[in-house]
Formats: sequence, C-alpha cells, structure tokens
Amino acid sequence: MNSQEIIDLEDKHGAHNYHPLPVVLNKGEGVYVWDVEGKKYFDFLSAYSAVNQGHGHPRIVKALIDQAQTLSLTSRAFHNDVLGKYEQFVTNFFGFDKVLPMNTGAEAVETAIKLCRKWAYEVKAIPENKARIIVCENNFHGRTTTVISFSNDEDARKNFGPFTEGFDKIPYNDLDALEAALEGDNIAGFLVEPIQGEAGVYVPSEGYLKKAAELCKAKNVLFIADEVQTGIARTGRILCVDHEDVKPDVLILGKAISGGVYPVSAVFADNHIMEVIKPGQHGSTFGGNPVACAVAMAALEVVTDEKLEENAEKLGKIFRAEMQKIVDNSDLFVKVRGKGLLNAVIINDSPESHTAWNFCIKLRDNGLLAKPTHGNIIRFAPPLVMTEVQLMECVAIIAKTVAEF
Ligand code: IF1
Repeated sequence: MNSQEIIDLEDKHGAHNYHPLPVVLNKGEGVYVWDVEGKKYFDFLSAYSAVNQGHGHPRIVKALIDQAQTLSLTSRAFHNDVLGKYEQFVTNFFGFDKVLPMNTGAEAVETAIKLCRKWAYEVKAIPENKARIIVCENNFHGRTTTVISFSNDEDARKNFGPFTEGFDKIPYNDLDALEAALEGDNIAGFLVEPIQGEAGVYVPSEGYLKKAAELCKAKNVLFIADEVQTGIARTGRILCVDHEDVKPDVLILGKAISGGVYPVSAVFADNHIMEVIKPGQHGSTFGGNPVACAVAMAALEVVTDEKLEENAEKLGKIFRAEMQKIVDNSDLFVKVRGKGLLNAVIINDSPESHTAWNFCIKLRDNGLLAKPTHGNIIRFAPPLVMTEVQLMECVAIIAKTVAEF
C-alpha cells in the first residue's frame, strides 16, 4: 500500500484526534526514519522527545525482546524479579528514596496530583477536599479530564466538562505571581514544566526554578516538576532542573525514560511524601511491569554510556547559533529559543496562518521531519544521539528550505 492508501485507512477507521503531517513511516534507525515509498528523513521531532536514544537502539530493543520472551506481565498481585531491581536502579539514578511506576505521562501527572493532595491532608493537615495546587498558564501536562481541567487551551478543554476543582493558575516565569499565590489558603503544591514544551518551548529566566523551589519550601508547598518532555538529557542535563541544582519534592518522568520503545512513566519522591500511599490506594495493571522495567534500565544506561547529556548540550548550542544566522539573514524566522536539543523557531506569521505548516511540508520534501506547535512555532528536537556532521546536514536542509520558501 502507498502512503495515501494507508492515510485513507486511518481516515475511515480511526478517530480523527490528530492531524499528522502527510508522511507514512515504516522504519526507524537512529536519527533516521523512512516512509513507505522508501524516502529517508531526519527525525527532528523524536516523537515529542520520547526517542532521545534514537530509533531502534539495539540495547533497548534487546532488553524488550529478552524480557518479553521471559515474563512480560505479572500485575502487582504478585512480585517478580525485575521490579525491585528497577526501583533500586532508577531511585539511585535520579536521587530519590522511592518511585511509583506508571505507564503514560498523563497517568504520572495524575499520580503526582493524588500524592500531593494525600500528603497535604495527612502530613500538612490541610482540611480534607480543600487542597489547592498552583499551575501555570499555557501549561501542558497531558489529556486526562483532571489535567485538562487546569489547561487554558480551548481545544484541550471545550466540551469535556465538568472539570476537576482545586487548581490556581498563575503566569509562567513570574515569581511575584507565585509568591502571591503561595499566600493563599490550603496550598498543597506547585506543578510546573521546567520549560513549557507545547506552549512553544518557553525557557524561563535564569534562576526562576531555583527561586520558585525556595518559595515553595518556605511555605511547605510541594515543588512538582513535570519533566516528561524536558527530562532524560533532552535539555543538556539529565533533568532540566539540574541546570539550577533544584531537587523537586516530586519528579514526574515519561517518554524517553524508555527510549520510546515502550510506555513507561514514573513519579519520584522521598519517604516522607511517598509513604502516604498505602496498599490498595493507587495502581495500574501495567504499572512497573517487567518489560517496562527492563526497557527503562537499558534506555537509561544508554543515556549514561553514550553521554547524551553532553551531546545535547554541545549540539544545542551549535544548532541555536546556526538558526540565529538564519534569523539574522531572513525575514521568515524571527526568533530561536531553547535549551540543549529542545528548541523552537518562531515563524514570521500569525499563529492562525499556515506558514509554519507549509514550511514543514517543504522540510519534509527536503528530507527533514518536524511539525508546528501552536500555529507559528516549529519545534526542533532531534534524537540526542545525533552527530555534529548530521546536525550540520540538518541545518543545511533548514537553510535550503528557507531559501526556497
Ligand atoms: C499529544 C508535546 C504535547 C508533556 C508533558 C505530560 C505529558 C506530555 C510536559 C503527557 C505529553 C505529548 C503529548 C502529545 C504531544 C506531546 C506534546 F509537548 F510534547 F509536544 F501535546 F504538548 N507532561 N506531551 O509534554 O504525557 O500522556 O502523552 O504520555 O497529546 O499530542 P503522555
């Protein structure tokens, strides 16, 4: 079947909850993907930062196959010989006493919200059902009903009500607003993305995360970092909060913790917080399953062994410098921003225009896959295993496409 025939199948038989770029992929290897017509592309989205270790990494795929052939799922009704080893590995890797394993990012965010509320009632003695969590405008934390309850994106919210209560919204990167919100009654937590990904790769001011964490600590409010997209070396450090030496009270990970090979997410906290969860109070059929554990350990070893943190830092600087040259010499790109290999370019047109989309279609024709986020912003996030030579090839493709445009 050719691309159009496959797209037609999706159109006929699948819910229309996405509007993908018109390209049909059937193979991935490292920084490359191929379409059904055999055309090769650089993947500059990495499945929204889930494939940081590159497509089809042999060590991660081997871990998947070996464990799947041995024992794939026991549920948590019984123990197995993988979960404890995984929990020891990841709590040591990220520096927390305990981990609560889940599957998707949204599930992990939901888990963090429940954990924060339970801690508020049982440790901070906030009156039951009165706990409030501060969130930021233009946040993206997933698509479950509670999570979209505190979104301000109409597409994510419209006609999905009634909504979950207990959230206060403040502007992102605004410490005065946070300080004021922390004066409120019954504040349990502050949930924040260290860089706002979906909003368009908004990097907060230097020191924002550190000061925010200090303000929360002073008020005995949990600082909850959603690193689902910014984590796992994406921004040039293992965690984006590492840039400011901040240790969150609660850490949320997903996506690349498994290298994109299997759905794995996790919530980390120290004992005085995690111990409020008792048997039977939270869980999931697949949460912490042996395959997820084996895959995640391999995926994290790859991050360390292949020095993806350093590579993302180094290549990110080069990429932004190269994009800045295009900003300076063309009127199509008006700004580049980001950290490590999580970057975005602002296109010189309105968010309602199709310019960014049309530019991504041209990039596709020139062998590079990326997709606009929110109209006129194009996110550029290649796998962290990219070499400098490959990066410069991608820069050349982008520059060529700008010239053609
Ligand atoms: C889509 C982007 C969106 C996330 C953060 C939790 C989750 C995500 C910071 C939920 C998921 C994905 C979802 C995907 C597109 C992508 C995304 F920012 F990464 F580009 F939408 F904002 N916290 N982000 O970024 O994790 O439940 O998806 O595993 O929904 O289209 P999930």
